[in-house]
Amino acid sequence: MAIEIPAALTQEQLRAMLRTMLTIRQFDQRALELYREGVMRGSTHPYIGMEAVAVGACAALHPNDRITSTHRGHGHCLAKGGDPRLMMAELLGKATGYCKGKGGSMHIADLEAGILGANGIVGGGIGLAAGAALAAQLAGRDDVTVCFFGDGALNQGILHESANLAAIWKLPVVFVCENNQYAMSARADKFTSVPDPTVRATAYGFPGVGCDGMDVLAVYRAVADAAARARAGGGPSLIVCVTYRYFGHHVGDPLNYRDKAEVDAWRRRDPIERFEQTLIGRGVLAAADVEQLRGEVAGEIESAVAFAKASPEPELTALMEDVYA
Ligand SMILES: Cc1ncc(C[n+]2csc(CCOP(=O)(O)OP(=O)(O)O)c2C)c(N)n1
Repeated sequence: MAIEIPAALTQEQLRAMLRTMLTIRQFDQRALELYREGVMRGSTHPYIGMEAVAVGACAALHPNDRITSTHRGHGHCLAKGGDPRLMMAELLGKATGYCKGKGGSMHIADLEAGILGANGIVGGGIGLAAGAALAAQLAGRDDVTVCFFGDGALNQGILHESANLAAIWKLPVVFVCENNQYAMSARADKFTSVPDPTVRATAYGFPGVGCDGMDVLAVYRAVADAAARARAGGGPSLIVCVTYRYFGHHVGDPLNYRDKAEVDAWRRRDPIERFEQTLIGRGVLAAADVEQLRGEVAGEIESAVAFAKASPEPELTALMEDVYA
């Protein structure tokens, strides 16, 4: 069956979506290398394999819309317009990074781009998203907030509280659950009471839909519908994107809890390869255009790494600046 490309997406937007997916993959591949080289401290949680979720969702948003993110946040940040140079500098703890080198991978925010922050607390972005949506509603603005969270946050109390308030107040928020099958080493189907978490939305009185999280256009469609509904005053929605992380929970995960056959099966549905094939098959891009994009992105990532490496360390005198507690 031919894959339908949504009419609202121009060729330029489709090209940009593929470019961002490639950027996320290459950024996180490079971050893993830098960690293993000992250049990067702290930890990093690779988004590799899940690129369709962040890119499909953010492609459906307006520049003034906001997102909240998770500990696995590089993909969300890049998809919403974060600067790879400032992100890489933050990962390396440099003074030019988004948090002046004090936050690292899990605390990147860019308020001007509508990125309200990665978050080391599982479910920590959920209340912030409901609050941002309430602020927009009270101010009479029409922006929406997309709240990314993992399957591991499905059973956090803050989700219940925020979903209920969002429903009562018809807040313009879209809850996007990234079900990548595992929370650390625990399988989502072992710790969630229902096989399909979308049914939980019914209890709050708002729509819940499932979505192929390895298909960027499917995610785009689901989030575009939910965002339009939220913008028109229709209130929140829940979208559960079924996806997979190719690598371990974090860079040091021994990955002794899942089979190679399982990983290989998901990799055969690779979201970037599928999107490339769709765009080539539909005549949007030629194979040579895709190669050119890969090269462009590789250059951009290397320049981000060079910028980060050449940037100064924070001054000791800045130790207590921007520290709130
Ligand atoms: C409130 C809280 N509990 C536990 C942890 C430890 N922890 C960090 S990540 C994680 C698993 C998160 O899984 P999921 O939400 O599915 O996201 P994924 O890592 O799969 O992207 C846990 C339990 C934490 N950071 N915060």
